[in-house]
Amino acid sequence: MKSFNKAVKKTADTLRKWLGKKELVRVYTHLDADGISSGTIMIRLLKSLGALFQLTIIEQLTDEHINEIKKEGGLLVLLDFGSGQLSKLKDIIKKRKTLIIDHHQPQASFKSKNLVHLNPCLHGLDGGSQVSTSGLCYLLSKEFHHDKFNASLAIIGAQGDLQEMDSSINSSIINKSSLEQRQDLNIYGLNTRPVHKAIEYADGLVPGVSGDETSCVNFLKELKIPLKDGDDWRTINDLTSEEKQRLISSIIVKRSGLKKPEDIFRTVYELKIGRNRSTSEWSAVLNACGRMNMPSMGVSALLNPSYENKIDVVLKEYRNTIAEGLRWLEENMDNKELVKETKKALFFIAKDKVNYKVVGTLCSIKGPMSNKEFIVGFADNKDKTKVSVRRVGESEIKASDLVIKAAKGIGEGGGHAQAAGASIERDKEEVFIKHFNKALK
Ligand SMILES: [Mn+2]
Repeated sequence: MKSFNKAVKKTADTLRKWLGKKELVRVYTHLDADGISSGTIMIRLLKSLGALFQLTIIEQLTDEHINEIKKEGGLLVLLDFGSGQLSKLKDIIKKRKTLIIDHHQPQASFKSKNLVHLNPCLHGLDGGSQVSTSGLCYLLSKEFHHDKFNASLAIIGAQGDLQEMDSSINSSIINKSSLEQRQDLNIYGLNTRPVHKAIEYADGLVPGVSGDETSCVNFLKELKIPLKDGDDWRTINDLTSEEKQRLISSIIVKRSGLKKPEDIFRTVYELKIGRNRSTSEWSAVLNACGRMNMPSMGVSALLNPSYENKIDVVLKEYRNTIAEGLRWLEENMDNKELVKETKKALFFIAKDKVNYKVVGTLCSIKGPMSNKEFIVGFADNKDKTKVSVRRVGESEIKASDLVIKAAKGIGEGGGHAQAAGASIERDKEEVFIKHFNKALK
């Protein structure tokens, strides 16, 4: 922890020195919720310091991006990626001052006076659970001045990466934020999943109902809660407060045989920008903006309360994309060509049938019910295949290690212990699966 704190200070000192040169700051960040929160904190910091900057939000730091970056000048800042591409960045770092802030497992070690590399993994901390890139950006910004809003943004990013909120770093950031605490239903996807799906996947929440789609639909019918609003699926947070109260009471009634029937709530942290949303809802907003190709709208939504209407449209589109993907997966669970199982893993090969941007989300939704250690999804992404991996059961093996091994020779990948991803050549799913199973043995 001591060496980590020192590294944060050193990063701030170097940045201060570098900014003195009045160069353009080229910031690249990842298009997930953590990346968008990180980018927003960074531009707020740079703005407050009077620096000239430009922000670009991208899905992955690919070789093509690295080649483009090679042609640019100015101070380079990479957020939420870079640690995994360190060796490929060598040539750039030789010529350009580079700041990498990332919490993914570094894949090389490389030192240069032009490089500041802030990554908790380099200090014995677990980047997957203890601090996200947006948390790192906040800690860096705090070296310049304290800003409660930046701390709140950091928690939105941490939530998006499914970090442990009670890790010592994250909980200290919550304490410095402007977030308000409140109790809400302990169900995942309050703002993103169709209401019957959210209840279906909330394992054990409603005895005799959760785990079975038809029972969930009937349960909601009995409560006179419509599943759709026009063509759009409703989420739990779309319910009127009266409907939600009805839902909560009847969940508690259904749980009356259990030890703690009322044990269905969790603490959520709320932030009001336009509307009041919990940090996980805000992270869903950012994810939706990123996944639906409008990442800069995510930044705007954090900085400008008047973006509410636009957010609603994007959220709906995202929700429908997830619902379509789930439908495909459920319809094909018995198709041995498309869904393959081993003792430890489940693989689904969606090709162009599922939007590749929600493959990871589908893994996260389906994984916990699969009784496997890992779930792996494939979908076409232009001339490549996108792979998402989630560790969903007990396993000592890191998802990121498996992905790196399985993608060798056909693509590249990386990530965290729980969640990882890769981009591989088209139609090489079977090769990936073969390598994956071998590495898992
Ligand atoms: Mn991240």
